[in-house]
Amino acid sequence: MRYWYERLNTEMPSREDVLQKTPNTAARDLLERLRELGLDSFVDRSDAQQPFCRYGLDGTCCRRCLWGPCRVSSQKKGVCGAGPEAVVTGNHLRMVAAGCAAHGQHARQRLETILAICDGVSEGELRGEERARWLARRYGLPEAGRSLREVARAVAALMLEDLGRVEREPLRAIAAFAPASRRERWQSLGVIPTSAFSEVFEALQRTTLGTDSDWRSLLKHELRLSLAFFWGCVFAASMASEILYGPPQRRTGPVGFGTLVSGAESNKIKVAVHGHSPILAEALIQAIDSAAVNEAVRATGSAGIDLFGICCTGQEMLARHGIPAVTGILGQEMALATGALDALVVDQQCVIPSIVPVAQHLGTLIVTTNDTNRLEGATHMPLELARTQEIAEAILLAAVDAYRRRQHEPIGISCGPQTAEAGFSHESILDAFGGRAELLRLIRSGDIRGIVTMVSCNTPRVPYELNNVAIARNLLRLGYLITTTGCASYALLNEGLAGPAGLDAAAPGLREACQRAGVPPVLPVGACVDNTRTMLLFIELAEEAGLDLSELPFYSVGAEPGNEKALGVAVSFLAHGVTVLTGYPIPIPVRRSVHVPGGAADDYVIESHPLADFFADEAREFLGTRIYVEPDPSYAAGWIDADWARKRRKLGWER
Ligand code: BF8
Repeated sequence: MRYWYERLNTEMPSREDVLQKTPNTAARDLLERLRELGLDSFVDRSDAQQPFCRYGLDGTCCRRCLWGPCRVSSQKKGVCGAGPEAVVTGNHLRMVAAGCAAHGQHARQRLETILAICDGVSEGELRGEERARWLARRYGLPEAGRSLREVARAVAALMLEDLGRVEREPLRAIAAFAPASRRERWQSLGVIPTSAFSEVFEALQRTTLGTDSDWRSLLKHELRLSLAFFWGCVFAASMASEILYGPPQRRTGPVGFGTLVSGAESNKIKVAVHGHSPILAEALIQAIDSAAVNEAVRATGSAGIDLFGICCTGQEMLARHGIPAVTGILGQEMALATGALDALVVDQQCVIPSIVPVAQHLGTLIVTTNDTNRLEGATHMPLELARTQEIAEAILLAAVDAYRRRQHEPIGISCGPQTAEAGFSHESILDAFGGRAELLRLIRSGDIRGIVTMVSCNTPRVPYELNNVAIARNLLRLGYLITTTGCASYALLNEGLAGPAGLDAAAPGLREACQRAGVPPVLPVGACVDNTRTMLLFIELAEEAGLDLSELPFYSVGAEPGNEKALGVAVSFLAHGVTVLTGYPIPIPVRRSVHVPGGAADDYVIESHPLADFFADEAREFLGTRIYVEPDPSYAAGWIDADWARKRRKLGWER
């Protein structure tokens, strides 16, 4: 059964579609396994929700006051008189605000950890001296002759201020790091933000009953918010993790569901860490070596503890330690369904409640560690800055205990682990290609057609991992170098594209350039907050070219957006002049073909919408670029390549 949504020019897959079309054969086995166990999974719940409400899909359902809820259209306004443009934009703005708060939470936790270490409240050492000093210099903070702790403290305090400032002063990271051509544009548009906290506060205020109902004004605030999202939250979180743990180092590591069931010693205790906090993951990595944990492990007769990573935490652990990265957000139930895990330890965000019944059925312990991310039915062991190591040890002891109580019958699945090269930073990418002038030369010559970052989530609205894989393969065939983060990267890594299979799939010019550089054509740069690394790469190359980002072949593809954070990513790349392609409406109405009543069979007109027009056309005027919405993965790369062909002609870069 297919679910066709004409209004979105797309269809949503049923369970059968997912099973037939997913490129991830292990996922197919595991979805069947969940059914055999009598447990439902995201495909079953998605089927049960069909058909999804078209007002919700369009963003035209308003629940922001108690007069409604109102389902608005051009013929039917809300009770307060709001039309569809104001409702859609207000809803969208609130979603970006939530995404901003979510990434802001990552930044806050990491920055507070730096302060706690600098002040001696938390044990541990800072491993990112070079990064801390580089940041200090860029912020104009004194660093020469100061200790690492003094420098890191000053940088972290400044970034915390950018996160939470209430005085109406500009966000400091923008002045220190954003390209001058963009800063001027944002200044003239009046969208330089104050701080993430202030702009989220303002977004909520503007969208209550009887406030801002001018959709252009709301969009303007969304741009302001997206800059706070990126520089106040995403950038701060990524940089803070580098101050804490150092920049990632290039390494090869195992990925996919196969890491849980094959290759690993069966008599080891298996613990997965899931969410977004490298703080929890790093503490657990250290705690494995503690005397208490070792003694408890020995008493069970097992050979030790193996750690695994899920979602953004998994990408961080892969990049910094080569620890197996299992799956993204949609795979968490399936990871449990392998039956291999003794414990799943979660921190915050993208942890879905459906994992609890699966874990309970299979005897896997679920531990929550953050008060903002509780799960009913889980064991709660909150992480405290002053007792991080002690709590990490207690968590592992609980995992050992779970191992002792469980039956260990991991199921066989039809594919083993894949390997991926990971741990790239913007510096290591530039180094590999011989510096920014040489990478730019490769782009200008057309050997590398352009750089696309494939970001964000998985969604049940496409067959599992299919769209990310299909788009990536098409882009590689056209010669685009790909960076990737978050859950999108799992699809690409599982397919082997961050390794030799990526080279096989690449156009000859790209393949040769990557072989000379010694890198795969798909470069994992970490977690979602590490979109920072791609943005810094784009900024460096634009500086080298003496051009604005919007003039160059830089693209951001969110093929399978799911989380509100993904909306913020799309809008913030757009604000920087990076052309965005979203594989699924986000949710704004899209342009669609409609049959002319009474017309011939092929008599269609394009029905548009002011917001669809804004993101597709008007944004060019303000931001120099646009958002493409293309749910069909076979067309996505073509849009990107046509866009670059236009820009390229304008630059006179045709060969
Ligand atoms: O921040 S890609 S589902 S895990 S939101 Fe979440 Fe989306 Fe995955 Fe990481 Ni990002």
